[in-house]
Amino acid sequence: MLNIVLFGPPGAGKGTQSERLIEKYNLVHLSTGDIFRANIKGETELGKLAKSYMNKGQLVPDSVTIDLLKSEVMKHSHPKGFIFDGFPRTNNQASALDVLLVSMNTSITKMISLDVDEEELKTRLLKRAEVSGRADDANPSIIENRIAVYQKETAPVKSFYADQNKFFSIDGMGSVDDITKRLFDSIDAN
Ligand code: B4P
Repeated sequence: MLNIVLFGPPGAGKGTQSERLIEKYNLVHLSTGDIFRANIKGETELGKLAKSYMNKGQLVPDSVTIDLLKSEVMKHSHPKGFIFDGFPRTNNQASALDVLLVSMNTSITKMISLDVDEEELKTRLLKRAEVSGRADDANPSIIENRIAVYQKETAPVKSFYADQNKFFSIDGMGSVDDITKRLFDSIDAN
């Protein structure tokens, strides 16, 4: 199986690039952010809980997020692999994902991080707010908080994968097509 963690700060292009990767490599796309947003739209209990964190730019608690991810993975019986988009966001999540994949006789192939300047992140998210209706994109102070949470809680996950020699980073600045090409090159280089 080809199992890729697509990593990066909010607005780095994880969701955008995941769409390209699933098409080329025929993978299952698992975005925890998308799953939470679908639950918010459906007004489920999980959605209500997730909304209370997401709208402040905070992470949804590990206990909830890990169980959700596990149940989503188990829905697929013989996948060619997965793109994990927005998960793991903490070292606890990364450990839980490793344990889950071992139980399926597989593992993470690579974690690829998209490097993007902070100013560019803010520009992209505020632009998306014009069309997305996402409360977490519309407010500059919430965006600042999301970036701060990323630096404090999520960026350390890079070391988790570096310790397993699975960490790679690419330049996430430039056109969507150019970044896609860099990602394909990184995945295809073995
Ligand atoms: P996510 O849905 O993962 O949101 P995100 O980090 O903003 O990334 P996203 O994939 O949506 O955006 P992208 O970079 O593709 O998470 C939202 C929230 O859910 C989190 O803050 C948290 O509260 C919660 N959550 C999710 N997963 C969690 C977890 N594992 N644990 C705990 N909590 C969790 O793109 C951004 C914009 O940039 C788009 O509009 C795109 O069009 C644009 N763009 C992309 N590439 C571009 C380029 N090259 N040039 C110009 N614009 C570009």
